[in-house]
Amino acid sequence: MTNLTAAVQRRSGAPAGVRWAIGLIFALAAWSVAAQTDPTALSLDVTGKIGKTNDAAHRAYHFDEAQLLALPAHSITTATTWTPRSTFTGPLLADILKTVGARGTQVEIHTLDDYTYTIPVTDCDRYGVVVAYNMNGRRLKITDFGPLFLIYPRDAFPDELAGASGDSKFVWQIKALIVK
Ligand SMILES: Nc1nc2c(c(=O)[nH]1)N[C@H]1C(S)=C(S)[C@@H](COP(=O)(O)O)O[C@H]1N2
Ligand SMILES: [Mo]
Repeated sequence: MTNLTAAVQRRSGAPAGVRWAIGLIFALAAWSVAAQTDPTALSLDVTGKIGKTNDAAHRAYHFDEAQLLALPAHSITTATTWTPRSTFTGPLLADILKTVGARGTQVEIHTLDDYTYTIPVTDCDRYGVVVAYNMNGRRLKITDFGPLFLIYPRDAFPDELAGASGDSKFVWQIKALIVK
């Protein structure tokens, strides 16, 4: 043992073996916290007709929470059939499609509750569609339309977006997009 380690050991009082064991326990605790995936964390998988992938084996572009939050945030203030007039915030669907180099004309949306709906890419330009993670500044919970909710400016286009046909575009619990 070097003079230095002996000095450290005398100072801390505990034998080296005990200190090593305590260190190991802390390291394991930190590792187990980090290894658990947070079910409420944002994520989105995009596949289909895309020009860029970050998961080449699955020909997919996978957005994790940090990547979704890094996209410019846009807001739409509107009522929906299920929510009073509120401000919804998240990236533009257009920016998501741009990031993955989307080449298709349709986007098939898949959800955690296995609802599927297809919208035309032209909706992006016409309505500035937002993939919202926030409602009035708070994260959308899975039980409350989260983690991602497709929002159209319904109040600004009542003739086109209010009513049953418009409602089907408001897809919640989004987990994946397939560009067609
Ligand atoms: N995730 C998810 N979003 C969804 C649905 C759904 O079942 N799951 N239904 C869609 C359809 S077809 C319509 S008309 C509206 C209506 O939903 P509700 O009548 O079940 O409230 O939500 C749309 N968004
Ligand atoms: Mo519907």
